[in-house]
Amino acid sequence: MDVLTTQVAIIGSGPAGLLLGQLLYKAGISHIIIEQRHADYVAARIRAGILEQVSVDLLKQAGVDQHLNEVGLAHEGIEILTDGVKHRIDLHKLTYGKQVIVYGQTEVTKDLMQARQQANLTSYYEAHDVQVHDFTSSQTDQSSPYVTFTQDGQAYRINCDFIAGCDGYHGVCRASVPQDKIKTFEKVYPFGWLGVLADVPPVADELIYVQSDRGFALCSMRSKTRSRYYLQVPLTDKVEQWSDERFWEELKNRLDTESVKNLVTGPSIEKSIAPLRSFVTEPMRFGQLFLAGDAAHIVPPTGAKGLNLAASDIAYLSSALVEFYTTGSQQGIDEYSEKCLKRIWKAERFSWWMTHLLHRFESDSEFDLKIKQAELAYVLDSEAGQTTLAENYVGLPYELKALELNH
Ligand code: RFL
Ligand code: PHB
Repeated sequence: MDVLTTQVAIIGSGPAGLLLGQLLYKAGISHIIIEQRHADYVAARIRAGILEQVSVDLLKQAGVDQHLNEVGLAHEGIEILTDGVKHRIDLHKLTYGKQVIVYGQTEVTKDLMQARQQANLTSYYEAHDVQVHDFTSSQTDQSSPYVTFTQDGQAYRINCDFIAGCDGYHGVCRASVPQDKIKTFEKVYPFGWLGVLADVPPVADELIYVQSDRGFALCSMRSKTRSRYYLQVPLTDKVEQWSDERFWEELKNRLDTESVKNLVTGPSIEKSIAPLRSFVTEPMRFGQLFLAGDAAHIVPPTGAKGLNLAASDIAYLSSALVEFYTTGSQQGIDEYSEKCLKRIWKAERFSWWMTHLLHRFESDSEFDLKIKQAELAYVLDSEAGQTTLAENYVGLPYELKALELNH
């Protein structure tokens, strides 16, 4: 067995793990990333598209914002389409100058992986049978945490001070916490999102969130030449049932006349169905093990919060670890879970609310539908209602000195 030693072992090479690695590297803290998939698979995964300004600031702090600055698209508003009429939410005006940036998660991942390669940092991809051990031992104990795995038939053991569980919803870290030490909160939605990526210009300059009798739809983008569209579909649907023709036809059925006229269709380059879920783990720290990102919480994508929450966890975690290694103070570590969860629950509430407001639930009674319509009308007709949506959409502030400076 190969035995290595590092300060922080990071499980998972998604945006959370990669961003943490980069921030630790910048602070001179040693770490190793252990990922179960192939690097090419990780780099190609199509997911989120919208970054809050605070997430962009964190990428800047990590020194990986060059490509983002070149090609990221700043959006100062979104459209909400209901009853065939579009209503613009002026994010910029309602939040006193804030905006969101359209920049694909795939690009964030690639930028971080490239920076990692340039800095010659250690990652183990295609690691099998990853296990985390002894993370609840106190720092005065003889034993300390370690991670074991195999790669290409070779067994490894990594001794460390801390383990960062950045291994997503299906990861091993949360599953390794004793049942009586962890509480989870969950809501599963009775539908999914069918997503299509296509090299066609976006239907409009801004995102359009669509509430229609036929269900929710979303017109998003990755660039001025690449579009990302979503349709609410029953969970029982299979991707194979959705030819490109059927997808575009159904999207048109949910859009207004002007958008149908402007819609450019083309062959899909990716098509997948994602189930929708709300999920939170409490706490997020277990001795020397921290959970971050999707390993600790999931939101339905309606509010575009998943990747941004992963980034805010990493902001708190990296700052706590830097504080610990530079001053010896445990304060950030001790407050990690509580601080993260405060922001997470607010984002959970917002994502749940957006999902309820804009989707069709089979269980909706006629009364429910009328109430939803009235709620949406209230939000769109009132500046207070629009402001509530806007300030949550652009991202709530962090309770962290370094990131409070500009926002
Ligand atoms: P990830 O990206 O799931 O990465 C976890 C990594 O851990 C690896 N792993 C393991 N490694 C070693 N050992 C094990 N036992 C392991 N088990 C798992 C996995 O292979 C993987 O590489 O989690 P992370 O880093 O926390 O990042 C979270 C984000 O990926 C996620 O929240 C977002 O994609 C959610 N999301 C969106 N978020 C936004 O902020 N804005 C959006 O617009 C947005 N749109 C979306 C989304 C997610 C979607 N889907 C597919 C769920 C749209 C969609 C359709
Ligand atoms: C995306 O572009 O993938 C996207 C945008 C906004 C959302 C969810 C997903 O709310």
